[in-house]
This record gives sequence, C-alpha cells and structure tokens, in this order.
Amino acid sequence: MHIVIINGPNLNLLGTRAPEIYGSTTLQDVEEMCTRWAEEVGATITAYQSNHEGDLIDRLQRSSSVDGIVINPGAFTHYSYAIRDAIEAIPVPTVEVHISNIHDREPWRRTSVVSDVCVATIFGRGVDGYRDAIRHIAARAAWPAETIPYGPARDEVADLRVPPTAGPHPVVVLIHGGFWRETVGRDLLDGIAIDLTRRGWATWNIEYPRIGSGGDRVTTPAAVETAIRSLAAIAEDRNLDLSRMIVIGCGSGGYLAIRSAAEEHEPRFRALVGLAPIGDLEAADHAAVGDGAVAAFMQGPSGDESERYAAPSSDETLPLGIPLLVVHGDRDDRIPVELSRSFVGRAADLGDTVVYHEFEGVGHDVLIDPESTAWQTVADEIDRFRR
Ligand code: CA2
Repeated sequence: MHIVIINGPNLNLLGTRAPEIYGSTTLQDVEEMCTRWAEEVGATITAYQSNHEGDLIDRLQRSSSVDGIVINPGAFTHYSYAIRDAIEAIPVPTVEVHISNIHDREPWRRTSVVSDVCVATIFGRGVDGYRDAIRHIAARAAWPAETIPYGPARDEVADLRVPPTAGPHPVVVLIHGGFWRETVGRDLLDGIAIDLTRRGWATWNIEYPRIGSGGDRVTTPAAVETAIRSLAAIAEDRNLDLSRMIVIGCGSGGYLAIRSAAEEHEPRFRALVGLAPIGDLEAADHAAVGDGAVAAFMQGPSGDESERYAAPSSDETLPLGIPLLVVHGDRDDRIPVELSRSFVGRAADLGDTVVYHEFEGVGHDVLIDPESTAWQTVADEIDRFRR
C-alpha cells in the first residue's frame, strides 16, 4: 500500500513560528513520523509540500493510482475549488487533515471546500492527525466501509461494514467517545469495527454532532437515536438482523449508548457494552473528567447553569432491562475506574444483569485497540450475544 502525503502553503514553516497553534514539530519531523506510522500499517509514503496551487493540483493528478492521499491543503482549504476538483477527479480515498481546530478560530477558517470530496476530515489533533489519517486509509483498505447519511448535517453519517457471509447479520452499533468534542471522530473505532465484522457482525459506526458543531445533551442523544432507527430502512437490503442488535459505547459514547438503550425502540438491544463508559453524567461532572467537557455538554444549548442537571442521570435510565457488559482498566487516567464501579453497582442493585471486568494495569485507549488482550477478551464475550 502506498500513500501520498501532501502539504500546502506555509506548512514548510511548521515548528518555526506560531507554536501555540501548530506546535513545535517541523515539517521534516512530520514527514519522518508519517513514514513510521505508515510502516506500522504496512504502507509506504511519498511526502510532498508546495506553496503553489498549480503544483498541488499537478501532484494530485499524478497520484491517481496510489492507495490513499493525506492532504493538508493549508489556507487553500477554505477557497480553492481547483484543488477540490483535482481531489474529486482522482479515484483515490483522500483524507483532509488540519493540525489546528479550524472550527475554533477565525470564522473564515471554518469553511472547507474540499471536505465533501474527502472520505474523512481530521482536525484539531495536532500532528497526530496525520497518523490517524494514515490509519484510517489503511482501515478502509482492509475492510471498505459504506458511509451512509442518516440526517442532513455533516456529522449525521455512519459507516456500515457487513461480513461477506450470507447473513442475516447480527448488528453492533458503535458509539465512539472523546468527551463529545468535535475533534474526535468515529475513525477512533475503525479497528474494533473491523475486528467485529471479521467475527461475523455487521457494524454501524456512528458519527454524531458534538460540542461546537451543534451537539449537546439534547441534540446529540437525539441524533444517535435517529442513526439507530435509520437502520430499519436499510436492514432488508443489507440483510441485517435487527432482532440481534447490541450497542457498544466507549467513554462518553457510553453515556449515549445507555440513553439509547433506555429508549423504547423496537426491537430492543440484546445487550449493552460499555468500554470505560460514562454511566452517570453527574458523577462524571463531580469527578471533573474531560477538562470541563461534561459541564459544557450538560449545560445544553442555552448555556444556562440552572439547566446543568436537566440531562437524565443513571437513576433515571436504570434499570435497562437488558444484559450489561461493562469493562474498565484500573489505570484509566481519563475516566476513573471508580465511575464504572459505582455505575455497575447501581445497575445491579436496580435489578439489571451485569458482567463487570476490571483489567489490571490497563489504560483508556487499550480497550479500543483491536490487538490488545483486553479487547480480545471483550470481543469473545460480545460474540456470545450473537446467538
Ligand atoms: O490547521 C491546519 O493544519 C491548517 O490547515 C494550516 C494552514 C492554515 O492556513 C489552515 O487554516 C489550517 C497553514 C498554516 C501554516 O502556517 C504557519 C504559519 C506559521 C508557522 C507555521 C505554520
């Protein structure tokens, strides 16, 4: 697999100025890091930078037979229809990357004229965004996903992966975490989505509006619910068995999974799986997880402090009446393990059937690393819900 990395105007200055926005890594460092990240997924790269629009277009046109392109078009992002057309003209999955959070700066940076011809847009993750883009291209190559909109907004899409077997296929709904921040997306779960699809599950990896892009305690759970209900419209065509559907929520996505499991939709989920889930917003707020994200999410659209606790807490969503599988690493430095301990205790007290695993010496991200022992243990347990 060969991936071309293209950087546009002024990115040759990386690491020399504006470190508060772009960090202190130089372009040469980034390109070397890309070489290593590509090696990890069995790929090679060619890296290219230019300050000239026409050069970037020529380079895109010459890349029409590679396996993927990672492009940071620099300021051309915001107005170059010529670069947009060049990306559209080549049949290569292209991921748009921005080091900074372009949605949280000058208003003119919020517009990207290339986003809708790219398979993904990654922004605000610093230079790690290039790593995630390379991984995303590799994941799409390993197991292609069909990205299907479930609503009109940019974030109202989900990736469907279906096993090659005859079916009907049981379904896993995946809800990613990231403290509902718009810089974190569903690409985080590509690896476990592919592992589950290999195991015989159809996977529905949901994107949803997050804080800063129209998401809050009201709109985000509503969008997730729409995403889940929208499966009914494609179930027959894709041979999905919605009577064998489970939901997995990771971290803050765990809260969304719980809200959705508490909804009265038919058929109900067969089980809920929480990977270091936020089970209770109030408890998470008190534990100050996510550096203020919980408070921002809870306050909702009005920003009114008095509405802070208007989102249902676990006492209102429990018992769920379906089996719960909750796992948490005792070295989790993002969502403290105590939150899961009290959540599962509460669920069991209220009558839910709960299986709880605490993994010793395990941190937060390990749970969504498809190669980790922790994930393989979880996945084996999840497989039991298929029958
Ligand atoms: O955040 C990004 O990666 C950007 O694509 C970077 C572009 C900017 O025009 C986009 O709006 C967002 C290029 C900025 C590079 O400019 C520098 C200036 C001084 C020092 C280093 C880089």
